[in-house]
Amino acid sequence: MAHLHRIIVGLGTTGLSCARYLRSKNLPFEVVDSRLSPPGLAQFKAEFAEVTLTLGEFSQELLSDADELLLSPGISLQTAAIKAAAQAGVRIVGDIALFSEAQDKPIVAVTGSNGKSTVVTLLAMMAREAGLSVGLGGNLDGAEASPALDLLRQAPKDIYILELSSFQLETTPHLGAKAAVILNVSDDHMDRYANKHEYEAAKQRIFLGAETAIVNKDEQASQPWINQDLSIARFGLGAPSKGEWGLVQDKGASYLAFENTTVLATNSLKVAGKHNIANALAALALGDAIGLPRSAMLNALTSFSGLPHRCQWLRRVHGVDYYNDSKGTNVGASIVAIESLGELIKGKLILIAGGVDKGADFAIMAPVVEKFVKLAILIGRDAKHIAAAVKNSIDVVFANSLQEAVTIAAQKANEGDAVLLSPACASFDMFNDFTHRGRVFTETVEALA
Ligand code: UMA
Ligand code: ADP
Repeated sequence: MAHLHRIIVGLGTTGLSCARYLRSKNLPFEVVDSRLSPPGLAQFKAEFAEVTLTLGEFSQELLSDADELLLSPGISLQTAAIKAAAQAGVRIVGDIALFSEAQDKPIVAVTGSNGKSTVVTLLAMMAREAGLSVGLGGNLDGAEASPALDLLRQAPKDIYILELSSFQLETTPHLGAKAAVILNVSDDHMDRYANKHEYEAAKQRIFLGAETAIVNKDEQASQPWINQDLSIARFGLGAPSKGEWGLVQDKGASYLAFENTTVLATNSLKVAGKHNIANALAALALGDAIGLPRSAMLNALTSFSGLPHRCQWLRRVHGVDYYNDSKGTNVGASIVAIESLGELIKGKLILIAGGVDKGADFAIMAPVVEKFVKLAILIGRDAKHIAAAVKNSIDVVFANSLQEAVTIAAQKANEGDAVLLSPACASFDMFNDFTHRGRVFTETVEALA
């Protein structure tokens, strides 16, 4: 039988994982990347010396001649050569489509603008505590993370827990998840979508073929649009109704609860903020949907102390706490970080923000900034856009580097204040990625006298 003419488009983490997967199945492929020296190049050449690789501007002719393109998430379906290939009838899918076609174990899928990594990590801890073997990956970054297809190179797992971006969902025709959730939607990636509806529509694809949809009652955008045979389970920060997870208040304390049964005081969680309570409830609802025992879920919840680069406390210097929220890469995430830390501290926040704004509207940050922040120190390409939105209510200064921003913050902070790096922007104007940005911040804070 003749093989399909497959082209992997993009040679980053995803492209490499697709190449390894296709080779493991003895399927032929070639690779293109629009960059002259893509990040996976050296690794690719070492592993796939014989495979045809074309670098530089995409050739419309080459792509339109293929049977199938395996598109990396960083490349838009609107790219001219990709659009032309689609119009020429070429099938365009991504790594997650391949993953779901290749294996039949249950998949739990989590998307949303914020909280994805926290929820999938928590759920994986819960499932492992319950004795299941877990494959954890997808969009998730970090030490334990793996692109989805690389998980299939390990021994088969009982369950796969995937963090999925809207980009990955756009190229997944049918996921067939056992349980799926859109945690929330706030503005992000507006440089890739024509409007918010288009961004939400991409996220809605997570429910295609799903068994159970987990719905966040506090987020309109969490509700499935599709009208299929889908069982629904709900959670929210209010009091739970029948079949729901929520919060119950009793004698001045707040408890995570299923229906009217309280299961854990919220002050037993090691992570702070309402958003982390929402994340815990989401993980509990997902855990229920895949039949995890409650005791295992609670053990995991009480031991989880949060992920690095997410509102991570670093140090106290001269009575000033320093927090690294480098993963605050959009406005919604930074609002949540400012609110939850602002409520926690005695003094005021000094906010370090800025970078690449991805077309965001910073005006919605102004009220929370005005309430909790005394000074914004702005860095990066789109610093001026943030300044325009907040300069009427608080002091603003610009810094040329993150190190300089930390120096200014240390000079201006009084005892009881806190310094928060929560950029509300992507990092790639000054750093490789948000982990690099978080590391530079951490090292600079550690070096403060
Ligand atoms: N690019 C080109 N030309 C190409 C291919 C890529 O210019 O031919 C550029 C893209 O425009 C983009 C960058 O290269 O700016 C990276 O794109 P990629 O598709 O090569 O990325 P990968 O290395 O494969 O990493 C992707 C996810 N990155 C993106 O979606 C941008 C990683 O999520 C994910 O961990 C990895 O797949 C494995 O699944 C990172 C991310 O930032 C953490 N995700 C975004 C987010 O969370 O907001 C969606
Ligand atoms: P994601 O993987 O979706 O980027 P993370 O779990 O890594 O989400 O959290 C990134 C940042 O988003 C956190 O540092 C925090 O500022 C914010 N955040 C986390 N959970 C939520 C939530 N449920 N709602 C809103 N913001 C959140």
